[in-house]
Amino acid sequence: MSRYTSQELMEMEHRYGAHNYHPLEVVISKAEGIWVEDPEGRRYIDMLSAYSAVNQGHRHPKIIKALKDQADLLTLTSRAFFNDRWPVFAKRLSEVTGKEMILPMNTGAEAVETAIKTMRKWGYLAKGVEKDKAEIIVFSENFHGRTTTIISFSVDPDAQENYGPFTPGFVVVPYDDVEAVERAVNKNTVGILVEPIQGEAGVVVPKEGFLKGLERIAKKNNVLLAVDEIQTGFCRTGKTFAFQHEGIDPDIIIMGKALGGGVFPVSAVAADKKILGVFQPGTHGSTFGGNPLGCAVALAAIDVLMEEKLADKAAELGAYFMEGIRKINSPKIKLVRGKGLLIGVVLNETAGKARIYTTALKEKGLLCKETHNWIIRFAPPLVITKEEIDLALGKIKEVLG
Ligand code: IF1
Repeated sequence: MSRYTSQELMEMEHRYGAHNYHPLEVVISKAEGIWVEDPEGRRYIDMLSAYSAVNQGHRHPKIIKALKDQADLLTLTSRAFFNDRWPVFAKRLSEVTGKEMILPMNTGAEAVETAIKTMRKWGYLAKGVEKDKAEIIVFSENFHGRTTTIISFSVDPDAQENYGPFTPGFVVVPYDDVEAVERAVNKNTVGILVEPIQGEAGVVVPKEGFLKGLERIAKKNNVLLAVDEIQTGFCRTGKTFAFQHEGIDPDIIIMGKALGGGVFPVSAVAADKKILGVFQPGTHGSTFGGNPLGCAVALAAIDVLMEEKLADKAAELGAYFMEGIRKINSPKIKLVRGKGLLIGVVLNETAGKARIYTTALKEKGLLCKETHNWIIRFAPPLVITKEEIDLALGKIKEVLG
């Protein structure tokens, strides 16, 4: 039981917390499955899933059990010693990704940084790029995290302003434009870093063939293709990984969010030995990466996704949900896009800002987040049922219809 009211907690956060967020005015103090509850006992359906980190639903019993059982045995060793969970997790994630090796980190940004270092190091050691000349191709409107290097290639002024000087070595080209990538490749290009669907940009789904095109260019030019599956991975879009929709085989898979089952930050990079093998002892690492608690949780998180066939559920219910929103046929809605249960509703500018609607939806018991000024994102936990989607559609119709 929370000892403070929602109002008190929001004021306290405003007073003592740095103002790097502008949350919707709701305090969550309890959750289960797709449902969350505030200190006053009001219940809401979670339509954000912590940006897809809670794909398995809040506090999935199997994941919580893994957390508790592991907490009773061993939580942290650092990598100075072996532990008995990390090797098991590495083997399992290698099987899931089809890649020979795994490098564990904690947050998504750390995994992206790891992928960047991997591509650069591979470029110098395997491709023979001249010292400090490596280039990585990235895409306009990208979001890969908040570190100084990652924001160096952001095109969002809010993400960049007053944080310079920036890390060089990145070339930004338009998203969904294979020819632009073809033109940008040169002898110093070591990698291409791409989101299979751009989340922060507003759930932007590229044309079919975009990823295939990138794979072709990468192979032809001896360049590594790294896919950021941090938000799209682990069943969100209707496949285990979003790149599987195009049947490609990227060189590097970057994972985070749902890998931690909604309870613990766990991220990782997967690639074959000829790529991840560039790391030698002492050249990269993290105190917490590969910690036994995180590994135990991640193993359970993967089990839940597979056992409950959450990829198939996301594909089926996502199509149903998207169709349901389209059927509302609202003049406020310009278009509905997405894949699986990652859905973006783009509003007409005449409808006013998306924040008005996310606030109204909250009043009706539906929690979702706007992205930019005119896009609402719907991404419920994948354990949601058809009946619960109908319930949500009713509320969306009341607000947007
Ligand atoms: C925030 C967005 C989502 C990501 C991809 C790496 C990371 C993320 C594709 C970094 C993180 C976040 C971070 C969160 C909001 C959220 C987000 F709106 F900002 F873009 F999900 F859409 N690659 N995404 O989406 O992972 O270091 O955060 O673990 O508040 O910044 P992280």
